[in-house]
Amino acid sequence: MRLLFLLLPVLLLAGCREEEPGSLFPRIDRETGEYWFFYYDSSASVQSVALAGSFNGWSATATPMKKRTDHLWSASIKLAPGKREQYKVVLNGTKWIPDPNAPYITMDQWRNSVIQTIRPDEFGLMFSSPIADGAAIRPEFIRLVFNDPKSILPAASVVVTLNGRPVRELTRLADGEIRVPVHPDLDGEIQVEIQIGHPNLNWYHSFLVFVWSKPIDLKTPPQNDAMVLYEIYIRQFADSNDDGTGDLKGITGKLPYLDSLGVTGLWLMPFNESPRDHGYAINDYLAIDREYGTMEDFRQLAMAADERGIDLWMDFVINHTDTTHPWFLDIRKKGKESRYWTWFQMTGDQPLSWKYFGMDDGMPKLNFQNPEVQDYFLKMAEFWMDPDQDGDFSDGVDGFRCDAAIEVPHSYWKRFRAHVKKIRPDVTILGEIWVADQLALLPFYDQEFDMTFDYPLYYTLRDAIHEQKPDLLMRFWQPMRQEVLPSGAQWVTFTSNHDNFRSLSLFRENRAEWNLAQNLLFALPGTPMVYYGDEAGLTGKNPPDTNVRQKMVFPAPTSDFYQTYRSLIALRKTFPVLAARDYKESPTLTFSTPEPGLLIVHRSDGNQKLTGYFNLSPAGLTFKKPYSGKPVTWNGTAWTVGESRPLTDLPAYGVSWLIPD
Ligand SMILES: [Ca+2]
Ligand SMILES: [Ca+2]
Ligand SMILES: [Ca+2]
Ligand SMILES: [Ca+2]
Repeated sequence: MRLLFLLLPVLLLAGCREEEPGSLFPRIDRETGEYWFFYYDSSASVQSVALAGSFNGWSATATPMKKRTDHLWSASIKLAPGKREQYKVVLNGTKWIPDPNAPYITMDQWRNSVIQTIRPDEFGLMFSSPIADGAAIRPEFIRLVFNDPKSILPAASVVVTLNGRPVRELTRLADGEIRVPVHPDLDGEIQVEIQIGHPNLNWYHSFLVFVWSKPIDLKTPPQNDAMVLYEIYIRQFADSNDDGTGDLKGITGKLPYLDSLGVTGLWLMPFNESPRDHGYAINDYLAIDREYGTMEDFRQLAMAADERGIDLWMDFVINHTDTTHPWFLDIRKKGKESRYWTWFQMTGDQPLSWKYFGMDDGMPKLNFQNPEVQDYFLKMAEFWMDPDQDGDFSDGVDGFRCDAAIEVPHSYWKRFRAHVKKIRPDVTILGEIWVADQLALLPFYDQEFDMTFDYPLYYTLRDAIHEQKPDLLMRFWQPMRQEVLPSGAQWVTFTSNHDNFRSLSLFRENRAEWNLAQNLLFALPGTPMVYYGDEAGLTGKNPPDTNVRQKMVFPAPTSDFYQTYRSLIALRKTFPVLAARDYKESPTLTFSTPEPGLLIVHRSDGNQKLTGYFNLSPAGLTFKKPYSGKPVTWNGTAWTVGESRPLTDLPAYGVSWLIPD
């Protein structure tokens, strides 16, 4: 038995295809009680692999994985039974990724891999696919693999229900594996329940998976495709009355500046009453923070923006409040007797305890199982779409940027969408879904959000440039992006925001590298976003330090950071093909990487063609074979098209745009 187990990685590898890691889920060695972890990666750049998790204090070095073959790593570690351990795989000491074969994944922004440990002699579920809380497209079956040391399964009764319906025709394989067919009519969130009966064992387990069998028919506001979004931290942006705090009137005064930059959408960080600087803990959802101005200031800003064709999106922070919210103060006073007791996720009354957001107990989580809470925020959304309730939306918000959307139940977002779209069909619903893998975005497009922030692209773009690997971007898009998201889906692309490095710092304060990243971002489908101050070349790392959320410095129109954004925004207006939707049914985007370091992005929609040439390497490139086309160049105010000529080289991190011959 032991010998066989040691051979396991070798046997597994024999079954591995290049693209398919096989069954490398963590499993227990019944002889030693140690857990074995495996990681498969065919990329040559992976020099070292380690496990970091709750079992080793999240150390990236404590549990190195041993290279067993060219592409397969493994590690064994003793874990106490009966615990839920979270972990990640660390590549080359710096890149943290979820274990693609973990049995569970957390639904928070960390997307940690999870393993529920058992004793080696105990019956339990080792692995399921799709993984619990994960998402999958058109799976034929759900795989369940059990640890079955006493061979209970062959003689046991097994009942599996999907959304409460028992499934017939379970396939029982050797080695404790059961396959549950997924009927094509099953769609969306599925509750999997497993009941195992045997004279020596009564075992029950349930989990959620998200599966998509049918295409999602998602209708989204068309104006978002050509939009360029701009994120504003109101406190730091523009101060109209010189009291030291940025305000709404300040933004109104800067609309001409934003207009000449070319942006057509504004995401305002929270403006509701809050005792916190950042505003992400609200104590009055129907008021403007007094530091930022008045309701009239808000309406004036909305109407002035509307006249310029600039959409206004509000930060919709409904997952949690601040502990100074009157609802929570009422609980502090009356305890369980408070009518708001069930509005929050209270966990005890002596002493008072509650579930909260992140690591901040000053941000108590609201209870969206409570219909009163649900209704309150439908009303609140109604209010901000049209503050004077006269049926004219020009004085209200055009969209909601939904904070921590991953923590609010899917069922609520579906109800929210149905409600606000009935009132205003072209209102935009944007979700902050902070995940690294794009499959995890899919559940949020099932009649919930029009758009999500493209964190998966953010990470991929960064890695492609840092590691000089154009193929990372190519694989990200084809077939993955085109396959995963429904054809109506929209997304916001970005290289910075108030929670991450400033863009220039992300690209190592190297102007050429930063310029390359912005050009690439604007070459791809999606709604690009500029974080206030990035157009002034501001730097900053490690939010929430003030250096990422510092005072705005308005740049001279001639500054090269400003010119980069102004020209790229103008490029998307001159070449609408760059903003075209790209899906499997109607592809507008093709990539190629004919030589190391070079990425060619070709956009074409039947009306227009534009090709971008990007040098992802820190050295100049002279092409083996020149590319021919009409050069498209920025003269400081407009894009001009020159006579056809060959493109023979690019400087370090250089970019060229051509209309191909
Ligand atoms: Ca002020
Ligand atoms: Ca305040
Ligand atoms: Ca508007
Ligand atoms: Ca109105």
